[in-house]
Amino acid sequence: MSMPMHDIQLPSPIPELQLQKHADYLISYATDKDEFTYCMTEHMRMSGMYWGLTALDLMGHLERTNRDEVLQFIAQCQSDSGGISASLQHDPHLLYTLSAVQILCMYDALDIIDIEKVVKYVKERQQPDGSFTGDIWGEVDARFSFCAVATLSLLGRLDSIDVDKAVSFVIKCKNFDGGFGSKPGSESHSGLTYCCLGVLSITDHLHLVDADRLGWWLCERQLPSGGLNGRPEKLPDVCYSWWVLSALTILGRLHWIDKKSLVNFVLACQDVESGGFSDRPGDVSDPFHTLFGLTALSLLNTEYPLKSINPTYCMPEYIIERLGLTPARLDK
Ligand code: GRG
Repeated sequence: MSMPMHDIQLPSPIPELQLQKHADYLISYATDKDEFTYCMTEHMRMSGMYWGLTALDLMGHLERTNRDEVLQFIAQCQSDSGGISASLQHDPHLLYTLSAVQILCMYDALDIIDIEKVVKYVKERQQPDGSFTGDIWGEVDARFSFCAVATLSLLGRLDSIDVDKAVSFVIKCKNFDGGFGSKPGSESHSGLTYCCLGVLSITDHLHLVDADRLGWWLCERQLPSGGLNGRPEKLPDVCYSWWVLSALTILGRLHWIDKKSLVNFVLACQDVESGGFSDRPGDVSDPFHTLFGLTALSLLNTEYPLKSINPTYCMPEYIIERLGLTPARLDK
């Protein structure tokens, strides 16, 4: 197959997986607090911590992290409104509220925040049409529907919102091609497709999806390089190995992807000297792409020593089992 304009050439040879280097990279990212990139990412610190800690847990290195420091930070980020912010003195948002709750589930420490107040904050974000705003300022996006539904289900409090209306909004974001966008009428995007399928998986409404049509659109995200893009005519990026593969796994259609060429693409995105994964080969690595490179390898059930990841919550499977949650998936 010839290479389209929006694809890339992989380096040769493809490197081996460097697990020890990735773990060391993430540990030093969290410890070197004077580093430029650490300072520049303060506005998304809570999610950054969730990406790094989840990646470390998948590799079996969670015990190297400073649990007490993380828990104290999260407790300090909960505001009077109940929502949790990315960092100290920042405004709360559903994105960071979910990341914080995910970390607390991982550390088995939900009791360090005021759960009733979190539930109230999330409930207050639901709009009359079932959608959710990310914070008090009013932006609506299907990502926030996922954050709300995932947060409440992890807390065992899904009954505090109108689930039927939440589902009906998400279904309005579905397009003719089978994919989902951020709002009704917005272009299909695989990141948003993950979010919307996540809502349907948690609330057990996957029957509302045309799995073959959506599965086909998701498979069309694979390029000759083996990498996946987020929508037509765009470059491949390691993070879509998560957004697309998790969606295909929920649909029971993971085997529709060319696994071997995707593994090669993911391995080619490693920084074999300093550790971590980047969006594409040769770029600078970061915790976001490091998590999604590893989750892709975990979902693909490679021979690598990685824990299983849950495709709906993007959390290690053993934690979802410990919480007694059973998000729905379609059969093959
Ligand atoms: C628990 C994993 C997890 C997530 C929480 C926030 C969220 C829920 C999901 C985000 C889903 C999403 C929208 C992912 C896409 C991220 C991304 C790389 C966006 C870039 O968009 P463009 O348009 O990129 O700049 P393309 O690749 O289309 O050029």
